Amino acid sequence: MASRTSETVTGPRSEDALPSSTASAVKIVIVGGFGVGKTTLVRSVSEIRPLTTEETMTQASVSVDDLEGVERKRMTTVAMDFGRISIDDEMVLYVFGTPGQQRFWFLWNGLFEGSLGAVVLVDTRRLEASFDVLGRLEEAHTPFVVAVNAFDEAPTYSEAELRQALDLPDAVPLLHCDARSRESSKEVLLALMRYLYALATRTETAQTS
Ligand SMILES: Nc1nc2c(ncn2[C@@H]2O[C@H](COP(=O)(O)OP(=O)(O)O)[C@@H](O)[C@H]2O)c(=O)[nH]1
Ligand SMILES: [Mg+2]
Repeated sequence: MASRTSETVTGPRSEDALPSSTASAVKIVIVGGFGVGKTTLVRSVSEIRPLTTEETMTQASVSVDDLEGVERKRMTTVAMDFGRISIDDEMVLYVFGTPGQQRFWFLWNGLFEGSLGAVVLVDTRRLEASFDVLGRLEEAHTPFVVAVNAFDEAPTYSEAELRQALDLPDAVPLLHCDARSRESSKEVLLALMRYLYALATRTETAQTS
């Protein structure tokens, strides 16, 4: 039987309040295959207590969620992770982690609404787990960066090999990270922000020239 282990959500804490200097809020989404480190990344970067809805995997879901290569994972996020990080005094990022398994795709539409871009987390032991997610983002014209999460026994590939396997154009940033590290996870979010900024400035230049 499934056992719920979600945190009990109590009222807001004073340290969770937004600083009064905050002028803009940006929403981004963390996506990727099952067990790729989305919950870990949101937990690492969030300055508020992240909200995570996880459930112990049932036997039924074991047959649905492909466990190959992630045998130790026993929790699966059933809805999403939510966290917040301040980029500077004025800008705050809202980070949503959302499952990549196809059976959760109904969540995508609502969650992607209003989001500026996405981080696709990748595990080199199961590159194919990212294919569907990448395809969906491309179809939706959602800008994204790809971050290869560092797992111990994961094979290492050159950037060219990864780009070829994932069919990634040169323009899409590809970086490596350790989702357990706050600094590393923050770098990933900043890479997305820089990329979005570059895209926005390019569009502006194209419109004014
Ligand atoms: N070695 C290593 N393990 C990680 C890393 N990121 C996540 N994990 C572990 O991988 C498992 C799955 O991570 P989780 O964040 O739950 O994946 P999710 O399904 O994408 O949310 C957990 O046991 C994490 O502790 C990483 O960068 N390196
Ligand atoms: Mg998760």
